[in-house]
Amino acid sequence: MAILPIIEIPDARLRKISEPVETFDAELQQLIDDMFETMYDAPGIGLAAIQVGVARRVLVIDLQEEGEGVKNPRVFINPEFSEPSEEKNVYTEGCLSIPDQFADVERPATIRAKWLDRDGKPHDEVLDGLLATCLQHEVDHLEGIVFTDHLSRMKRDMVLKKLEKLRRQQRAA
Ligand code: GNR
Ligand code: NI
Repeated sequence: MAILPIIEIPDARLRKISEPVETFDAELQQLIDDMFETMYDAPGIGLAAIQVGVARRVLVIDLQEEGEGVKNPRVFINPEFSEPSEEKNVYTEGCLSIPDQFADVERPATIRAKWLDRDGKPHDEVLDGLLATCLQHEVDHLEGIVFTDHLSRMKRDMVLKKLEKLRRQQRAA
């Protein structure tokens, strides 16, 4: 197991489109284990492989709050959506690749998702709540999209300026 470095905007790799997984080999199992360790360490509730520089359609999610004890690790490989609800949810999102910045993002409240788990077994479920929101955030990463892309230009510029300021302060410290 290893904690992998998380890449941050404006790293061009975050704009790459990730490739489907075709073989469920030991290398994939290692990547999944390392992604969980990296996500729990950050800490975050989700992580896409491209955030650790691997352009594969692999996501890990655990909505459990830090310190809550019971872990609920979920793996989503080659995920696909259909049937987005008309109803929307607004959630204040953050991203490990855009550190310490948060903004409200509106997304469909429920979606039907199909994916493979770490053994390659298919799943097909209608998801809602934070899991639906988080999975949509993660699938965006597979398409080279980050949450600030969903904001108005004014809000996006505000978030990016705050991030620049934070980085300047961190460099000075
Ligand atoms: O840790 C994370 N929290 C979060 C909060 C609201 C909506 C989405 C997320 S995902 C994020 C981790 C991350 O960057 N995943 O790509
Ligand atoms: Ni993210």
